[in-house]
Amino acid sequence: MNVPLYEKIWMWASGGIIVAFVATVLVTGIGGALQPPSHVETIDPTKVFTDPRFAHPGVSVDANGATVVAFGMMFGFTPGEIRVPAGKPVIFRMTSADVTHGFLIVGTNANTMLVPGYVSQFTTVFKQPGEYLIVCHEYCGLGHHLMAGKLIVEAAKP
Ligand SMILES: [Cu+2]
Repeated sequence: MNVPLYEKIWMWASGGIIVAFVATVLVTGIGGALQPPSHVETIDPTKVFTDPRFAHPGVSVDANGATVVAFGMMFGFTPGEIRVPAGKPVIFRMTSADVTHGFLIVGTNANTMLVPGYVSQFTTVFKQPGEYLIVCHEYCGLGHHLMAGKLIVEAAKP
């Protein structure tokens, strides 16, 4: 079979693009530990404040790491300042009390959507102590650009 040169080039280029896309998914998923949120857990968004899972937002720290319970709401995160230990697994459990918000800790792989009606959960480790900016990256209304928080990663105490 005689395949013209240009057709060969396009076939190889198409194959190369497919390989690049699959490699991107594998590198970010396995290498960068970026995964879509698991745990399909539902919640009534009108009852976030009284639901026992979110009635006391905050951070609880134990020997194994920390658990952050937080929610997003126009136009802020509760709690607005989160303190976690460095180098230990931190479990984030979050939801939204109104519309869809985003939760991104800039410079880390912590990134999820806060969808009303659902609980988003993920675990990550912050290796570098310091202050990180938390932003909402899903347009949620007129005050969207003001929706920010702070994460403080504290070095392990000697
Ligand atoms: Cu928002």
